Amino acid sequence: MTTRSKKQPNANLFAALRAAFPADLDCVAVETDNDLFYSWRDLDRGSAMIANLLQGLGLKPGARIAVQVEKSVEAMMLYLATLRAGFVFLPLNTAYQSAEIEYFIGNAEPAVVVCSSRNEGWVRPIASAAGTQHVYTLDDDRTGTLLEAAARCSDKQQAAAKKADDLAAILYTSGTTGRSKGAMLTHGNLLSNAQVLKSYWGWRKGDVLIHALPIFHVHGLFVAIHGALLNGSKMIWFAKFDPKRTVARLPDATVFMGVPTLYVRMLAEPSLDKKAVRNMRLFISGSAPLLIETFNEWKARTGHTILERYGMSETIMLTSNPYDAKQGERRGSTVGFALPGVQVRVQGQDGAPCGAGEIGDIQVKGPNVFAGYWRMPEKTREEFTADGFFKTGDVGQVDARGYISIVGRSKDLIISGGYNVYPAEIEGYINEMAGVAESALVGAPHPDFGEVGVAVVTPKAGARLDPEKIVAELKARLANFKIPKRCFVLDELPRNTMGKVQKALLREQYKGLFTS
Ligand code: MLC
Ligand code: AMP
Repeated sequence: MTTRSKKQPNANLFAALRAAFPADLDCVAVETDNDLFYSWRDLDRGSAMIANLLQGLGLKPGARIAVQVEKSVEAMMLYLATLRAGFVFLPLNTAYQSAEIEYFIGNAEPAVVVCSSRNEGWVRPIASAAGTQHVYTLDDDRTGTLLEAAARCSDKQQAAAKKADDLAAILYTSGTTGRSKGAMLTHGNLLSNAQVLKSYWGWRKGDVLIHALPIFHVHGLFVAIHGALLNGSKMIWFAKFDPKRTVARLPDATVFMGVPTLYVRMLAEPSLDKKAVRNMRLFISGSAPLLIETFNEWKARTGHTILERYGMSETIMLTSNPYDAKQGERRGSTVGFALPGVQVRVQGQDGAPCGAGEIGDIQVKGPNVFAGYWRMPEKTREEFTADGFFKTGDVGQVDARGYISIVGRSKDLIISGGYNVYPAEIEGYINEMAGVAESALVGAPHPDFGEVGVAVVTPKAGARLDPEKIVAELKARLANFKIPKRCFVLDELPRNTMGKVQKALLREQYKGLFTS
């Protein structure tokens, strides 16, 4: 007897997103802040043409497409095209400078690099050195060699057949020690998370999303774009966040997603009132802690309770406050419950589960959890427990009602305006400077960015250090959000009896620098 093998459905994320496009492909899918209107047909055709271009290059399966371009709808189409063609998308923050890009490209060895024409002069040699065969440009005014080449390709394309555990994207996330690690996310990770959020956040017909975040990290690229596309929802698209213009568009929208800084800046707009948000259904915050003051002020001004959720590059979204009041209220200073299908636990030092209110390490298991770090099997093994939970590096607690809150981090990390800054990386650069003995970077509370870096540096014997010069040197080499907002030169760093730098003391010393 023979059995006929059942045809597996295509697990390509793009196929699921495409299936959710509305029947009328000519209605508006994206409206930009500079008055461009893209239909669903435009998204379909544009991504098909770029996918055909990529597929025509004869790349190996699993080829990486590294992209460092300004935010534009075409950049989003390039992401969709990469999924569609079955390759692996590698987004890079536009603030990264050459040393940072050199590391990512050298480590990921992408077959294709797409950069802005402004940066081509320094990106191309870096890409060539890493063996990249194809470099294209893409600018935010719909020009560049990528679109020129894609214009010659067919606008029809069948999404490449993918299995759920095939790679879809690599997101670099910095490490406390050593260099950044590439978190490998599969089609299955991304789709399962998008589907869970679609139902948990009650996405419904007629929803319109304001998209004001960058599209090179989890929040703007996955949570926001997948959310809107999987619901066939229009996006009002801001290339750069502008609080006044965003508030002005709130009456045309129903859903907004932002990092806490976006909420702080909108609250500073006198035009933000109950009338402005009359059609809004949901405000979502994440990527960094939302201060309870912001949560309360937003409620008082708009009548809306912000829904705070928690995620990371390795796990996409893992917890969320409830949308539906039947499941509970949205509680400020908490990140809610584990999402359906996701297991989240808090473990004590001894590996035993913490009781209600006890503080421990947050660990997660589920279809959302990544496939490991790119070419770092050792590191991957270290970050998982024996029973398969991923160690988030966040420290938290679960209260008696099951709400999870993040109370700290076991990883030495500063989150500034929603971007991660790893002190070890910045200290490494400072320590290499002439005359520097050692340095420490600590986070200080900041009214706009939530937290910012403050550098404390000690000189070698006989050397004189100028804090302004140190900051200027860093600016020339590192992404702008990593630059310490202040730098102090001290004779020595405080140490404990083991000789370890006491960062807690420095944090205490500088905590009022920007807020008092
Ligand atoms: C800009 N600067 C920052 C900064 N952004 N400094 C610290 N932290 C930041 N985040 C610098 C600028 O270079 C400038 O320096 C000065 O601060 C003032 O800049 P600005 O004009 O006020 O900044 P702006 O361009 O408006 O950007 C601020 C911002 C942006 C908040 C809009 O940072 C942003 O879009 N953040 C969102 C990050 C995000 O999407 N995170 C999601 C990660 S995903 P100078 O010296 O030039 O004056 C993730 C997982 C999850 O974490 O759970 O979602
Ligand atoms: P990233 O590595 O950029 O994906 O950043 C993920 C980190 O952002 C998490 O490990 C948390 O430390 C932090 N984070 C995300 N969402 C929240 C939140 N709602 N509250 C506090 N921290 C958050």
